[in-house]
Amino acid sequence: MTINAPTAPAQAGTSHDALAKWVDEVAELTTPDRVIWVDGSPEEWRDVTDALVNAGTFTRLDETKQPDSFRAASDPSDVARVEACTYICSREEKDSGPTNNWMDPDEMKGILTQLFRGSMAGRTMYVIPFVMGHLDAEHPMFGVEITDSEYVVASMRIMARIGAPVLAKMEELQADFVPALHSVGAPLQPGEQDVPWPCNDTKYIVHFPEERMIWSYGSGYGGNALLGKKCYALRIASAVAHDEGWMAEHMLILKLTSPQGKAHYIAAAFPSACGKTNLAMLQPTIPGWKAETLGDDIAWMRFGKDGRLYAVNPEYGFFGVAPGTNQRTNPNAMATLKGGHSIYTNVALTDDGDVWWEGLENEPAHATSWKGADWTPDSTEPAAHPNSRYCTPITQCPILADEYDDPQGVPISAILFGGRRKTTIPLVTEARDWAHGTFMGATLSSETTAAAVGKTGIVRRDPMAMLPFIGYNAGDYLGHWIDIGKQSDASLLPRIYYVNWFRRDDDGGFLWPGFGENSRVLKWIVERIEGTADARETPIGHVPTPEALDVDGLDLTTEQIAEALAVNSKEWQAEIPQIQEWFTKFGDQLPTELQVELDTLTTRLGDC
Ligand code: SAT
Ligand code: MN
Repeated sequence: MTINAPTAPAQAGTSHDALAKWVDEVAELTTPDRVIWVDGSPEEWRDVTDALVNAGTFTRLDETKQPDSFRAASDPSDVARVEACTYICSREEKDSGPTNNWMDPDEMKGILTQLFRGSMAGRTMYVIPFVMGHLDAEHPMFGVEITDSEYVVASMRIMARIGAPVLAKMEELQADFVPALHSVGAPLQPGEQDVPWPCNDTKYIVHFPEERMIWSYGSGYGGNALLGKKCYALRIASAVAHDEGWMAEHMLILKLTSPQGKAHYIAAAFPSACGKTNLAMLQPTIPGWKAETLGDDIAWMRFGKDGRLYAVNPEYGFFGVAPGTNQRTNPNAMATLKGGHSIYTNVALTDDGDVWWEGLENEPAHATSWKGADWTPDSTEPAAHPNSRYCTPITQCPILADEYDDPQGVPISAILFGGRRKTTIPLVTEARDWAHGTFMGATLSSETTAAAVGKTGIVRRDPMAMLPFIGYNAGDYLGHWIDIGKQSDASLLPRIYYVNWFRRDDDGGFLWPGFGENSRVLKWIVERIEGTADARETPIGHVPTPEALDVDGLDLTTEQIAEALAVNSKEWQAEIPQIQEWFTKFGDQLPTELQVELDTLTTRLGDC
């Protein structure tokens, strides 16, 4: 770790000219007390976590229960992504619409420059060189986050490959990088006592897609502040991918091996807090099947020389939703956390220095809630915030596939889309072809969750689970999906499926047990790919015949299975006008292929 005295030139930290210049400019604007170049060393982890403990941001957890791990409680106003304050500032407004907030980039820079002026006073400015994806990738995707938050430094160390080796490679190549500027927006007056979670009521999470630049102000929360994640690896990367002919998607990556030893790689997109991490770390309940993890949130996919789509996980850690995670729902996440070196945010703290959240085993008789209040099982308020998170190194995952670290990535056999829907959407549907699969993704709908600020449980359309993450015009994004399907032979493209683990019966109970049992659905998908499983054709695509789905040993009645797989034409007829209304939003930018798909669906439903 290099500490520059306030007056020392920042160039002392790097021979990368453009980076040195940018760091100097930011330091001049934000006036921190000191500048620290983050190198990723073990000593630095110790220093930063010690500083966070001293500041009251972190509580060090019991070493035997949670080795080298910490619990943080945020300001109660800073607990999730703030979509209303998130902007795509393209030069032309139409290039960000119709789903994103937009402002003219110069106007936005004017506002933010004022906010950033002096915003790091009394604080340390950290410079974090990072790479999303592998350092040895053919085109390594560099970024540098400047932040005044130690919490961000500690979390970025877990979530991305960072530090000295990254900076060395950037210097060697004098490489392009995404400048990602972050401030919590809470300057300190001389002698002023800091608060445990500094932040500002004014928040801006801003992307300049043409300049490949990110400015984030006022929030310390994950998706708003760890700028390598949603801001870079999805919003900026999606714009880059659009220009360059590849895909940056909100998808987990999973390896599934059949009892015959044949492996398939599957990517799956679900909106935030819909069980993506649980599926990524699935423990199959059917004999002989093995699942391994490659990633739980983001997939970058490019065509290989063989015409297949290859996926890499650009991240290096998991930033998972804690509530509901336990030995039954996600034993592999629990084992990953057991490895230590983790940060828990907005979970409850037990009296013996452990963490607890709703749904975890061993409910304590007393704990400190995420808000710092006394909590007992009788409390009416939850112990952990519904969007509380664990941040933990991917390398500790016991079922991590060896290929996760392969810069070339893995060839994808199937893409799954899914959301939370109480009705209408069957357990699994297979698309007829790529364009139909794109239609499924484009019309993906889900009930909102606590991952974003706002009301939960409202059905919203969330194309490819990317609604909050598309860094350019969403109509162009759908067009890009259609184009990708034309770049390779249909037989080489991944097959596309739409799944819904959340369908309910008339009494409100779940029709499908979910979690490890979802391996039964994956088995059907793999068998479809290999041409050995039956399906029946319906107006919405192919769904399993009841016999084709392996339900051996499941405590479900034939009626329940039939209900989970049912295509109810009344429900679907009600869906059509909603989809049509959704498509109207895109105006001329809607690819004609998708309107054709909707017309075809309408006709097919009319025929049945
Ligand atoms: O807050 S994050 O964007 O990092 C997590 C999520 O919403 O998926
Ligand atoms: Mn996510």
